[in-house]
Amino acid sequence: MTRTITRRPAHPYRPWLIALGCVAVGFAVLVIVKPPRSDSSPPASDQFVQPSEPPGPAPEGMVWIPGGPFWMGFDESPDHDAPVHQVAVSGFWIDRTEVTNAQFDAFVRATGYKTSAEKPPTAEELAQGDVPPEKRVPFSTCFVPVRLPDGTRALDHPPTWWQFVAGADWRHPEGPRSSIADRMNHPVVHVSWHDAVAYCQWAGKRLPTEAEWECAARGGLDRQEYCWGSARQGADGKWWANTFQGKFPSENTAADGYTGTAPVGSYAPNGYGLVDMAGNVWEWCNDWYGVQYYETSPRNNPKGPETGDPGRDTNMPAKVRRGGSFLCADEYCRRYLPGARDFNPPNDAASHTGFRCVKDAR
Ligand SMILES: [Ca+2]
Repeated sequence: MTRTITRRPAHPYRPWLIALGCVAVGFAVLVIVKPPRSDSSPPASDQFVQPSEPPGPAPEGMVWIPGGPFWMGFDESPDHDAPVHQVAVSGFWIDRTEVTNAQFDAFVRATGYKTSAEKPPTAEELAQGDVPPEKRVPFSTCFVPVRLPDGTRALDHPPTWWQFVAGADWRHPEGPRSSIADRMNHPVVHVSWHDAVAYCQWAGKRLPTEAEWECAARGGLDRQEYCWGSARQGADGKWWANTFQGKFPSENTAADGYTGTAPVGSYAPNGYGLVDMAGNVWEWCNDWYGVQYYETSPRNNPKGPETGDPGRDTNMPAKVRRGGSFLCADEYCRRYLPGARDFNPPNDAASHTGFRCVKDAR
């Protein structure tokens, strides 16, 4: 007799019973193998580098930034300042002020250094395009006020206020006939990223990373729009930084007291005691500029991408600069906010760009 095997239909509840059983067994294993988190378990914030105390007395002119986690970036910007994201940096020393003409002069006297603007364009720079013979000389880029046609907004106009000036350099900020004799306590300008790095090396320091710079600029405040908090620049007649008032780029009313650079420390310090982290001059950072870098930035001590995205009107990769300058007009450029970014090729020098240095704990 052939045995007939009939397949019984599966019990309609059996898969659920099996699944329920698995969950119960899994839970039991979890409880046995991994005890419940106790009060001594590390909090999630330990994934970040934590703030630290100063390791010793402050080097001259420097301030300790404790570091630790902070929110970096600015969501409301039309540029590449978003998304706001949390990163952390290790504690570090930073110059209280931008590097001054007097300090840069000491460096040049000691080393005989020549800045990028004091040398003719390099082969690499010449390869960027057709450079007419009259521009194959030492030069830098200077801001020159330009009156725009009526009804024209600066934002819709090519930046004709930036002009090539032969003989402009850090000693001659507006060209060969200008001088820094009465500006030795102003920030040095017309320095390229390379010049800034050379100074840092001489001084036993380095340029800040972009994250270090922003951590320092925020002065310990959490996600505030400005380095000083939320008050609008100029509200109630209070000026917090050297920026541009009036109609950019032609009419600078200098309501804040200065049309050009100001002596360092002319405005109130931020929460860490640093001056001019907004306005006065742009400050070079060490990082290459990555448009999308915030999407992939490491959580701790981000140092920027391996190379930079191109700067404006050039194929040359750009370095980050931060803090805005005396040319930041609210109607044109609000990049004096601590979360705002800007970028330029490392060989570029201009009348509104300088730097400050940092130093590691050891
Ligand atoms: Ca000003």
